[in-house]
Amino acid sequence: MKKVGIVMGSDSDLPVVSKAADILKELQIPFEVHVYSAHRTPEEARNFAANARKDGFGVIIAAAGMAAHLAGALAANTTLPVIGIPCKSSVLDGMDALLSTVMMPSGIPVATVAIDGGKNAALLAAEILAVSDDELAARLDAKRAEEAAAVIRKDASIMERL
Ligand code: RP5
Repeated sequence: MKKVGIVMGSDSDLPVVSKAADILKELQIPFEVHVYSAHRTPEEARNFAANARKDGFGVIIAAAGMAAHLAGALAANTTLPVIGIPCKSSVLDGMDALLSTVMMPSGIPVATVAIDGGKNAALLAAEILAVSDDELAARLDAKRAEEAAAVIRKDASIMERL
């Protein structure tokens, strides 16, 4: 199976990235995690993206806050799908990172999830890999069914709490 590459702009983004890593582990998807910054270590970020396809990656997740150019900078150097997670790490509560990540110019796409949306980033990466992996697709279906069952259990018990 292709790997997921998770890149974060700073180790201070780890709480958000951990949510993505947990989901990938649960779905038995191999992944690597790196700290590469579009601004502080632009060469390392560029090299990772430029070599990602030959290094066995199928999808890249990029988590960054503030003027969050990481996802776009990685996407500029690969045609692998790049999923951006805008992180809430400044006085602007993630709106800065959201706009910096989502408002990509035509021709260089970044699939942007919600602010601090680590879980959905991992699920989207899994869905991309599952296009050509029926066993992974079955694990995703099972996870979706489990989560629906949990909501149904909450519906059944909500009146008892009021
Ligand atoms: C961004 O700046 C990082 O992705 C992080 O969200 C934010 C703050 O980084 P640190 O100053 O905590 O390293 O580049």
